[in-house]
Amino acid sequence: MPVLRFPDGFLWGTASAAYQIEGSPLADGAGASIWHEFAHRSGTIAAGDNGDVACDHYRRYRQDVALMRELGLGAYRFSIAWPRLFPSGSGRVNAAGLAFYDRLVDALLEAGIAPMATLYHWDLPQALEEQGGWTCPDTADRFADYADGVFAALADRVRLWITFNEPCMFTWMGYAVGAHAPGRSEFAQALRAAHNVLRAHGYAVRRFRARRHAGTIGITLSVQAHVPANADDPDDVAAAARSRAFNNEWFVDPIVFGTYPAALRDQFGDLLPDIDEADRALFQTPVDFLGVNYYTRTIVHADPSGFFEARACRAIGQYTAMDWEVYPAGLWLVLKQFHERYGLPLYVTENGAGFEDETVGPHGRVEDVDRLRYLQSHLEMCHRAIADGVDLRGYLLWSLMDNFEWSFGFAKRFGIVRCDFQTQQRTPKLSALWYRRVIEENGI
Ligand code: GCO
Repeated sequence: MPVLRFPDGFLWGTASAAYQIEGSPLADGAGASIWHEFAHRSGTIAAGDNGDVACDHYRRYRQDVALMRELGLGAYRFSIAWPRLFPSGSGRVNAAGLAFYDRLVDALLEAGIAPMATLYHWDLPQALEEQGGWTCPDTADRFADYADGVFAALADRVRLWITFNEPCMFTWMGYAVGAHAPGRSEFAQALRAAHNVLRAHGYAVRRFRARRHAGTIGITLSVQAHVPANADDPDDVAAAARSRAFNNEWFVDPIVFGTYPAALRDQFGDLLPDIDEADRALFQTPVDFLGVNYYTRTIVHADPSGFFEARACRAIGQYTAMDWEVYPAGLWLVLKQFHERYGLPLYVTENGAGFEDETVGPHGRVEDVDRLRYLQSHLEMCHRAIADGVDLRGYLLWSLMDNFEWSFGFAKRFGIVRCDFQTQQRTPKLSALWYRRVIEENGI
């Protein structure tokens, strides 16, 4: 019997994303995405990896759904690749591309698994990028048309919708830093891109509401716990708050309050687009929940020369293969912060750990004890947050299987199921067997 039981109906699942697992990026009439283009540029991805095959999920999805069923998943969070449905970003729906998701949804439902669909997990049609991408206001309108097309085809069976995955990550890394697709380093343009993403989010939610679809819709944020290096130093405390505003609150404040966090206006000045009355109403189109992707914390020092007058520093602790500190209490902290600041139902839409997975047991199974301990300790914090009154409705573990970890390629493994990228063999790790038990018992 579990000591820490979760509420009846708590949703247990795993999360993934189209470009990271599907492969076959141009199959059946699909258009290129910015990640297909970016990954095929020399020097962008470790070891020259790309998503041409990945986990071959586009062809092996039935096998993967059967695996999910064996693990007893209650939900499966996946993303829909816009360029499969609209190869050039708009126009007529590519029926063959849509058919894949239609079949996937039916297979999930037949297996008793609730689909949770993310409309955008970073794979913008390359054709739209060539017209300006997210820095072009029209892209928000194209997104709304894409979302409408998806709702029309799948909203009769999909009841959980996420408009965007981690808008801060893909706008900042893609348009300011350049380390993600489309690989642009145009600071001010990143702020414009973010503004257009917020408009796109509002348009999609309005289309969803207008069609009176059953189900719920929200947005997923990359969220870190920002902890002052010295909690007794008001400068460190203020620096942590500024870092939190940029990383966690940039996109949610406009959706909930209709304003950007003050720290962004202070940092970016007039480069930050104004939110006029029309935008404010659009951004604030009500959502039903927020998705929280949590992996680690950031310890923050005040530093006048740093970005947002802050500097991150390291702690003594355990680090994953991504060099991210294992800090479970941070999940409890951010769930509490989001609950108290926004007052919306929450899902943990990603949580997990990349480890080297070197230990293989006598039966050939990866004995990923580090990952199991990571997951267990973070679930303990989810349970504590619920006990503290947080309306946490589910946990989607990142990830079902090892997959394409963006600029790291296939070198970083997050799966509870090992994927052999040469043979495409799936082998449940120790953590998968453990997670199956957690789901069976609805607790740890
Ligand atoms: C992200 C993405 C996932 C990553 C995962 C591990 O948060 O960056 O949503 O696609 O693969 O978070 O880094």
